[in-house]
Parts: sequence; C-alpha cells; structure tokens
Amino acid sequence: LYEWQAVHNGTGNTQYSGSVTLGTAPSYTLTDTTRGNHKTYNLNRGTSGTGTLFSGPDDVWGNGTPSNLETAGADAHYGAALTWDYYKNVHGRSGIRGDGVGAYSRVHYGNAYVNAFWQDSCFCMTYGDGAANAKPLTSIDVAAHEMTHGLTSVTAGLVYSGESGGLNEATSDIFAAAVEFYANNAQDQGDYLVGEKIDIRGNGTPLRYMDKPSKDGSSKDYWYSGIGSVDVHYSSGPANHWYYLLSEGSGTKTVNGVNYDSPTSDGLPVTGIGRDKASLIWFKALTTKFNSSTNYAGARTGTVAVATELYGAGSPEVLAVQHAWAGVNVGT
Ligand code: ASN
Ligand code: ZN
Repeated sequence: LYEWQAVHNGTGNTQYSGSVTLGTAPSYTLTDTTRGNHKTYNLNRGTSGTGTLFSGPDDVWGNGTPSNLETAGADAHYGAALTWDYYKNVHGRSGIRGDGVGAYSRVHYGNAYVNAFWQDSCFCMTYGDGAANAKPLTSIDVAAHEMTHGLTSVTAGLVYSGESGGLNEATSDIFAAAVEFYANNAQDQGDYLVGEKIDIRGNGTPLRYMDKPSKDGSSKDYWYSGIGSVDVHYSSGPANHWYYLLSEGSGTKTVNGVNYDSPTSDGLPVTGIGRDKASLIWFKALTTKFNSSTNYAGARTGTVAVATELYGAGSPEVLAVQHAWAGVNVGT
C-alpha cells in the first residue's frame, strides 16, 4: 500500500558551508529520500556516465578538504537540498518539474575542470574540481545556479542565445542569490555576488556582481540594442542589475557585511521593495509569462503584469519594477 523509508540525517563536513545536515539513506548513501531521492555520484575524474553513488560505512561525509573525495559530494548534495527546499517552501514547487522527483548531481568531473553545468538530457548537474582540483565548483550559489537551469528549461524554456539567453543566465544568478540568502549558512552568508567562494579567477574575486555587473570586466550594466550578440553570461547583466535594484534600491548599501554601490542608467534613484518580493515577481514571470523567445522588453512587460496581479495597478511594487527596468535602460 505504501513504502516506508527511514529518514536519515547524515553529517556533511563541507568545504564551503561548514558542518551541515544531509538527507541520506540507510547503510549509507547520498540519497535524499525527503527530496525526491536526489542522489549524488562520484565521477572520480571521469567525464561520462554516472560514476558511483557515494556510499560508505558511516553517515559522515567529507572532512572539509578537497582531497577527501566525499567533501565535494557533501557540498553538492547540500546545495541541491537547499535549492529543493527554497523552491518548495518559498514558491510551492516540489522539484524542478513540480512532480516531486529529484534530479541528480555528479562531482569530480574531469581533471582540474573549472566549470559546472546542467544538462536536460540527464536531468542532472555536474561539477568540476576547479584549478589544481582544489576548488570544486560546488558552492551553494553555483549549485542553485545550475539547478535553476533545469527549472528554466521546463518552464519558460528561454533559448540559450541572444537576449533570451541572457535572461536564462540571469534567472540562474537571481535564484542563486535567493537560495544563498535562504540558506542562512554562517560560513556562506547571502550576497549579490555569484561564485565568491570558488575562486574561479584565482585572485579571490567573485565571478559576477549583481549591483554593478560591469565590475567583472565583461558583463553589461545596461540594456542596449545589440546586447543579444554578447555571451549570455554577460548579457545577463541588466537583468541581474534589475533584480538588485528592485531588491535593495540604487546607491550604496551594506548587506551581510558586503558593500554594494548600484548605479542607474538614467541617474534616477530606485527604491527597493525587498528581495522576497523581487524573487516572487521573477519566479511568477518565469513560470507564467515568459516563453522561449522572451527578450528584455518582454521581461519588463511580464514582470509588470505579475506585479500588477500581485500588488495592484499603481502600487509601490509596480512602480519599483518599472523604475528598476528604467534604471537598466529597458523602457522608461
Ligand atoms: N557554468 C555555466 C553555466 O551554467 C556552464 C555554461 O556555460 N552553460 O552557465
Ligand atoms: Zn548558467
């Protein structure tokens, strides 16, 4: 009539998030029975297949250093669990497809591979070990970024090129930030930076900045005609910037000890409405308004429509959405 599975809570000694609780299964594997049986596999530097499901004689995973191969598994498993919890508890969505079924994660992809990625074909996300195999790309924000590519794929389906590609990337960065704040992890506090833990540049700076995207040297702060021809990780800039402006407002601000200074293209100030409302507006626009070819103008129309449904025409929230778009040079 029904299957009963013991809920196990293992301990993960992660590299980026300290000691955390992990959903595991008996005798023991990284199988999260309360989150759609999300599993985490060890590719052991291979680049194909699923490798081996992390398993071991005890329910303690990793030791906080990358030389212990379980450590990256613990980080990835934790990031997937947080992302699952965020979508379920904040947006009422159970799993990427909303069907209660987990994806899966693969760590230790390749040798010193400096990237992570989502694939629709396997409904899975994969992480390299980073430079010198010392900085696996398994931080909370990277996990949430990759898993969100799955969500985007099964909802709006934003094509991964041109302006829709920039919006696809921004969606992953926006929820990467939202999940990191939601996690409230003492070792990895929420911020509007992407990849600040994984040292992908080797000089300690983040991969991307949402308050002023051009701080990375490549991303665009403002929309312009032709932005669709730049790499999607740079054309994401205006939408990341919009999310920051809508959440926190323009100008200087310190959040969780990080200093931000967010400009606007028109020089006019934007008053933020808080991250929770900004995230809700983007989630509802993604899942009910956007389609595969939505561009920046369409993102403005869709988010204004959602804010109007949620908060009413002429509400402060609608005005803030409009002002934040104007601040990144989308409409006036
Ligand atoms: N890490 C990259 C991303 O998720 C991989 C890619 O270029 N698609 O955006
Ligand atoms: Zn991405």
